[in-house]
Formats: sequence, C-alpha cells, structure tokens
Amino acid sequence: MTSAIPMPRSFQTDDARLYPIAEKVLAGGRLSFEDGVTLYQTGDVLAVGWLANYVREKINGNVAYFNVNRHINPTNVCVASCRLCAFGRKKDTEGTYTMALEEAWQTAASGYTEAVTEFHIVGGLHPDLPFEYFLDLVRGLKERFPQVHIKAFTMVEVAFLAKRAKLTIPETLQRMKAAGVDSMPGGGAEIFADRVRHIICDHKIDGGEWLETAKMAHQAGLRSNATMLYGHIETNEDRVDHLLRLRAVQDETGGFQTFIPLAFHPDHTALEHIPRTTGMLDVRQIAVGRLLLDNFAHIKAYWQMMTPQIAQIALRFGADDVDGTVIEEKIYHDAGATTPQGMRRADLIRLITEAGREPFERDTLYRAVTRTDDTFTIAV
Ligand code: V47
Repeated sequence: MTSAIPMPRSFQTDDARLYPIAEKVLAGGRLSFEDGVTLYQTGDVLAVGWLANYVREKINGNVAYFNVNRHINPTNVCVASCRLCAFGRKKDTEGTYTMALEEAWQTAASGYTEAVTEFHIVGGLHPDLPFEYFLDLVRGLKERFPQVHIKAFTMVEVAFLAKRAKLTIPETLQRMKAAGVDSMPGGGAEIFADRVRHIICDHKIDGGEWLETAKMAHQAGLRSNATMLYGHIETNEDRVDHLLRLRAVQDETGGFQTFIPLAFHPDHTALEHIPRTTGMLDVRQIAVGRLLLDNFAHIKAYWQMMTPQIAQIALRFGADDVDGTVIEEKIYHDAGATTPQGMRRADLIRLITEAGREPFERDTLYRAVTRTDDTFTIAV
C-alpha cells in the first residue's frame, strides 16, 4: 500500500479496496457513491466499524446520548396499506383504534414515573380525522406538559394532512408549529428509490416529496430526524443512493439532527417471507451511515429496533445515541419485535456504561438534562 497519510497502526484490513477509503476518512474527506457500495460489499465489517468509530469519536468523543421519552400513536387507522407495515389498519377493520383527545392526553401522563422530556407522536393516515384534531392534540399536550418537547408527525403525515386541509405544506408546518410542535421525527423515509418504494409503500409520498417536505420543515425552523428502512428488497446501491440524497439535503439546510437506520421487521406484514436482518448487517448499517453522512452530528442505534445488545455494540461502530426510555412502542411490536416496550433510565445508563461510553441525558435538541427526583432542568 502507498499512502500519503500515515495509517494509524490499528487500522488493518485484508481488503485492499478499503485503504483509499480509509485515507479519505482519516483526512476528513467526503466518500463517493462507489466508496459507499464498497463499504457494504466488503467482508471486513470490523474495518468498516473501526473507521466509523474513528469518525464517531472525532465528532462526539466518548459520550453516548439517551433521553427520557414517551411514544404516543393516536391512531392506527391508515389509508396507505404499506406492505412493510404491520401497524396500520383500514378503517372499520378488526384491531383499529383512534384515541379521543382526552385519552391521548391521559396516555401522555401514564407509564413510568420518571419525568419525560419528549413526546414522540406518529400515527396512521386517518381518512376522516381533521387537521384540527392533531392541532388540538398538540395544544392540549402543551397546556398540560409545557416543559415537554413535542416531536411530532412525519413528512408523510404532514403531506397527507396538508392535502386534507387544502393547505400548502409551509402553511401546514406553520400551523403545527404555532400549536406547539417543536421538531419532527424521521419516519416514513423508508428507501427513496422508486422501484423499491413502489413495492414496499406504494401509496406514500415518493422519495423526492419526502426530501422536499423535510427541506420545507427545516426552512420553517423545525429540526427533524431522518430514517432509512433496510433489510428488505433494497440493493446496496439503493442504500447508498438514500444516504447520499439525505447528505445533499443536509448540505443545503443543516436541519437534520440524527440519522436512524431502521431494520425491517417482517412479522405480520405482507413481506413476511423476508428473513430478519442479522446483527452484522445492523452494525454495518450504523457504520456506513456514520461514514457517508459526514454532515450529520448524530447516528442513533434505536435499541427497540436492534435490541439493547446490538445497540450496545453499535456504540463502537459509529453510533452515539441509543434513543430513550420510549415507554409503549407499538409499530415494531406489531411487526414481531421481542424487545421490551420500554426501558428505565437506569437500564439505559447501564447499557451505555458497559459499552465503555459516558452516558449523557439529552433533551430532543441534544442539550444536557439535569434531574432531581421528579423534575428536570435543561441547560440552554
Ligand atoms: O416510518 C414501519 C418504520 C418508522 C416497520 O425520529 C418499520 O427519533 C421495521 O420513524 N419494520 C417509525 N420498520 C419509527 C421511526 C422512529 C423510531 C425511533 C425514533 C425516531 C426518531 C423515529 O418505522 C416508520 C417506518 O419507517 N416501520 N413498519 C416494520 N415492519
């Protein structure tokens, strides 16, 4: 190997294709589409992980973030019938539910006693619920829990609600913001490539519309996350395309906070024949995300989706965040997840500490949270 930049002794690989990629990474350079495909193809997952860990420690040091949050899914009624999903159900079919507003507010207050700093709100695309229902839901939460950050509604829900309310997307976002939405989650991105999207989620907005909606959210002053659903029918090229399209939007807006790869859970979906992802793919996906998304500050190993055990290992493969206590996850559990539906703060701290990282309780905007017994303060 000839290299202008001395390779740290601990970087070793038996795959020569990784040396030029390592040179770029160590020099702080940007990886190309072809580099991304190589990172998926190589058998040397540990070398990919080593590089991702190098970047992760350069950006985040030894810290690993978590938060105390609660999920609220106001309805599972959905017009979309996505093949990837086991959560959504057609109106008037068995197992549907829609929360009355009072019920949603009570749900927000229930669960563990540790004061939550974030409500994460997503749900189905209900054909009849008016936009006002969602605005009232958020207003009611803000009235009752003024200190809690509201991270609500995916780009897909925003586009759907805008159409139903006959508003433009910027108008819809402005109304959400005025009602109390503080930022947006990253769901619904799936895989941007049309060929894949037509099969796994045909009735959703397309990849370009998801990205355009994200740009408008960022322009409206709402930060958001970004996800990618992997482990179904996508190719390595589709994965790299997805990541590079996110990177391009981030270059423009800087509005994404965190990238969250989501492993496909096939149970009870129309794609039930697809096997579950393996641990190696899960950690490789975290690592490739960290390496290609050089303009994202955070990579999340969502423990509910990848199990606490793999999330812990992911903290050494490029991830710096494990999400939070969650309390009552539904979307993954309807699709066969066997993880607990929530975790206590002390368990998250143990998980992080035993990975050799320093636990850092954050709010949704990554500010430090300090706690007394039943309340918290945020460093601003
Ligand atoms: O949008 C649905 C995915 C997402 C399945 O922003 C499935 O902080 C796997 O977006 N197998 C919802 N995935 C979850 C999500 C999320 C989770 C945690 C944190 C954040 C954040 C966002 O779950 C959906 C879809 O992409 N999904 N069904 C399934 N069967």
